[in-house]
Amino acid sequence: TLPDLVYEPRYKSRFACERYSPLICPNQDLVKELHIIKLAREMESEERSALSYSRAISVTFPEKIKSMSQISDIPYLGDKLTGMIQEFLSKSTISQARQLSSDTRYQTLISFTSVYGIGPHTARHLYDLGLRTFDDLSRYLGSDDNAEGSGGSFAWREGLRLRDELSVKIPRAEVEEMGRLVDRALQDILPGSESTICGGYRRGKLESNDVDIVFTHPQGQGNKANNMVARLVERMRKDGLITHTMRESRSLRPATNHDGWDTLDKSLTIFNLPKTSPYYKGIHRRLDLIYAPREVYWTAVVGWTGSTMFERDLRLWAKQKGLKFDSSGITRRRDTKALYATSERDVFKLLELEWIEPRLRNA
Ligand code: TTP
Ligand code: MN
Ligand code: MN
Ligand code: MN
Repeated sequence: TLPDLVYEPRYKSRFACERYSPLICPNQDLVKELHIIKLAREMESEERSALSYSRAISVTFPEKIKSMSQISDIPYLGDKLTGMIQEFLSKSTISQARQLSSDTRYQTLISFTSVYGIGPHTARHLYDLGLRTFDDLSRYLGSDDNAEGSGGSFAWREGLRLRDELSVKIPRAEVEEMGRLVDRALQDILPGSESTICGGYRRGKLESNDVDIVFTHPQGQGNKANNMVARLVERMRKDGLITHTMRESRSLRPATNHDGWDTLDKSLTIFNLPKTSPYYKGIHRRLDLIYAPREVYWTAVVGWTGSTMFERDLRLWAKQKGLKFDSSGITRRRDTKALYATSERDVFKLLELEWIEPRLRNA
């Protein structure tokens, strides 16, 4: 059953950050079909098309759809999507989704991108070389003629080696254990630090693909922000908790939005529980560590809680209010004045947005 909030008229809002989005919606089967088509568009880097499917999927219609008239005023339903939903209502499947799921190219690109470090672009390149299986990828990496060389392929060499482990989902109790171990390391090197487990875990997902932890330190303001992530990672490496650093980004000054998300210091790592932990299963996990200066901590927590669609629309919403939002801060566009939030609710208030619980941000 859905929370009463979902039935609120705002479920028709064009902004995901105004809608209540629980984890499970009444039209899960329809969403599954559309999701396949969305993934196919992502695999081909057809971003605009992928986005229109993502948007349609992200709307939680509060009951099972039985006729088209029910959804006539739902945003983001163009001719193509309307046709597909019509088809779904009569056949319980969408032919394009059925075709795709048995398509070799689709299946191969999906499996290649399941390797940490391989995105759609690389996946297509590998497919075009004639590679089809993980064994093909391993052989290709081992051969001398791979164009990636040791540099380019390093990002996914380990991803491939650890693929089976990294594809095992992380239950909540283990996420919490990882959170405790990160916080312990943090308190050791930076006493008084604060950390929050964000991402899907915070939105109530029972199993996560990775763990996203945002942390701050009372003295970490402005330029003093430097090196916090590196120090934490170094400490956890020494303790045997972190085995790999897959990608690091230092916030540069002047700040540049290099990964398109935010300018925060972060390290995307691979984590390993100690054998002494009651949750130890010998499985490597992905762990994202993000440092936020004290004054933008709550913005970072909102920014890293997601979902991706919720975040996308937060940025659009802010723009429409004359503000700029990302995980690294809120600024007023007209004079670039920074606005600091003192709590998570305060972030919503500054954005002139009604409060939405993390568990209802699964747009
Ligand atoms: P993810 O960890 O990719 O996704 P998730 O936690 O929602 O689900 P799962 O891990 O179980 O697959 O991203 C978490 C949030 O962080 C996402 O909603 C958007 C944000 N984010 C950034 O701000 N910057 C980034 O570089 C990435 C990858 C995500
Ligand atoms: Mn996550
Ligand atoms: Mn993810
Ligand atoms: Mn993550």
